[in-house]
Amino acid sequence: MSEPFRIGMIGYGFMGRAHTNAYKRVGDFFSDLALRPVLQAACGRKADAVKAFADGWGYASCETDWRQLVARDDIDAVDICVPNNMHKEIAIAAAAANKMILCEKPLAMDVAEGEQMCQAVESAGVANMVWYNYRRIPAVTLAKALIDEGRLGKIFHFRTNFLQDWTISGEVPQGGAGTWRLDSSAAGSGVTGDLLAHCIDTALWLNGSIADVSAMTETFVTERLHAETGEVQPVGIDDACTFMCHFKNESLGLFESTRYARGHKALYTFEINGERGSLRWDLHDLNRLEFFDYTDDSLVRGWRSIHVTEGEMPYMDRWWVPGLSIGYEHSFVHQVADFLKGLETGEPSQPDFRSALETQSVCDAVLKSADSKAWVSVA
Ligand code: SOE
Repeated sequence: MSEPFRIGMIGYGFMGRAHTNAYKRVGDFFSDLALRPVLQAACGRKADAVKAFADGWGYASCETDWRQLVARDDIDAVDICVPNNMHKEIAIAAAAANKMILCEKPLAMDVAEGEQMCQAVESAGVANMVWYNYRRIPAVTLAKALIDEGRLGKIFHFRTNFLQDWTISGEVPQGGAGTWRLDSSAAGSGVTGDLLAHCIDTALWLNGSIADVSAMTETFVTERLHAETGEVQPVGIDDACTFMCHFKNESLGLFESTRYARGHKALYTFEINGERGSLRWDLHDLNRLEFFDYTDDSLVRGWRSIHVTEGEMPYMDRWWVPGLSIGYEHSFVHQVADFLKGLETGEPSQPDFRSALETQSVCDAVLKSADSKAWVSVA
């Protein structure tokens, strides 16, 4: 019989729904876990909207002030799903209240804030995690296993993109629900913290630490109406960012992200080239991992497309039968399952705050490099 794991969800936008779906599903598909999430309370500033979310998704109660939620005795873990500029204050208060914390990415606005968050959870001794969900797509997890087995040999190149096109129009406002990602005071940065952070997290996991970066950013629309102030204001975010880097294992990295790639909605891809083989993956076809194995017999050597649905593949024994695909939302279910398993085993699931701070350090170095037009070492 599993024990309840009582969730206090702060925020109810796109990510609030993605995480809530994971809490609802995980106990059914990972029924061996000792803990089972209970949707205890949802929190948001607008009473009507948060009530509608709570009723619709099955939360037992509502709060309109996150401080009240954090102070409640009947909450075990706080999930932070609000804009980035609120992560630090909530996380520090939640840690002081002895709550476990699951925080949406990126960890913070910058490294200085992230470091304070790390210190808060570490001195309180509370379990913590950052939602870099793409690690838990089975094809990406399989890529990690193949690399760790040495199947690529020495790695030479890591190439990755995250391309979107939803902010090309100057009519899209900044600030407010849905468009806070365009407001630098709420988001900290643009595509660097929002999209490249995913690419960086995956790259650090698959290929190790980054030593230094050389970046360029561009802001194509320089003024936008602010949805909260009602005024046209300068845009402070990066609309596009490209950087190259040296990994500490001596391989070279090439990262590109933009919200101005007309035709692309969420084209997240990576390709890794090693001495013995290469791997590539594409979010639009997320169940497939492409693998080129140079050790194959030369008569049949070539790119193979692995449909990652067999039961022995990562996480897939939990779902359907071989050949049947899973989707984006399953990556969040896997992340909750790993977090709960980590609580059972005492082996914290990753990325925790400290690990996600490394991604933040790369983001800060990228922005500094773009600003100074110089190579910057990652702190
Ligand atoms: C932005 O459009 C966004 O929703 C990011 O915030 C998510 O982290 C990414 O996974 C998809 O795109």
